[in-house]
Amino acid sequence: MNATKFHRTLTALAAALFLPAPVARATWVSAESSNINVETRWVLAESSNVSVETRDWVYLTVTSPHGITDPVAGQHQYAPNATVQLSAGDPDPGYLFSKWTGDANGNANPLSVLLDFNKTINAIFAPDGRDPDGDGLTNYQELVVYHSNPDVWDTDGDGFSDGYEVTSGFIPTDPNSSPDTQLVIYTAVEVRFGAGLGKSYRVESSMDLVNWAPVEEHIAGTGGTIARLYSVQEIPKRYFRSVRE
Ligand SMILES: [Ca+2]
Ligand SMILES: [Ca+2]
Repeated sequence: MNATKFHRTLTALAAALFLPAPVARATWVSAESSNINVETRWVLAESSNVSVETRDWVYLTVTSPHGITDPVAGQHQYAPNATVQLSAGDPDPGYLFSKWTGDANGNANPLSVLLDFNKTINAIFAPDGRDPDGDGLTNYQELVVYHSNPDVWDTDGDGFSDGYEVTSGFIPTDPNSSPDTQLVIYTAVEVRFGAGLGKSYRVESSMDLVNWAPVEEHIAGTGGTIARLYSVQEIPKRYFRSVRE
């Protein structure tokens, strides 16, 4: 015999013997009314004596993916129209508290929240863009991406800044990974021209033999040959000429 059938049997037996009906078990019923969750608790003590207890709640849901808040991230239950002080605390390394979004805005900290309806508020901790050691990497890049020291210009002590190592393809936390191991050879052009003593010259270059731009100016003549080397990495094909100023 299951519990329900047993209860019915007891009730029928009690009625037959003119005894009070057995006490039923308490039952919880939840419902939702508009935007406020209503939780109603029904307690059946006796068949002739029913009491009802009703409670209303509002919920504050907090998200905070890169820092700590108080109350902490999650869902919290309050009485309707309660005012809650929501504060942003310690950020994760490399982040800074920025603002509130969702059912709040601005960056007041702490933030006073009136819970006149269920609210979701997001604490936005943004990447810390400061660079206190001046090495060209932000605190976020140092702490989260490259794991270098945000307060030390040259974390691995190899004589190159953390930022220079990153931009040149080396590891800023490994002294064995250093830009001074890098040697690159490029070709250049050598320009030679006769330059009279006491005269001044400039060297110009052109892509089309029509438009000329100065490459070097105020070259003092020596009464002999002047020789100059010019890189051709950025403009590999161009013409050169020397001009007396
Ligand atoms: Ca830095
Ligand atoms: Ca270094």
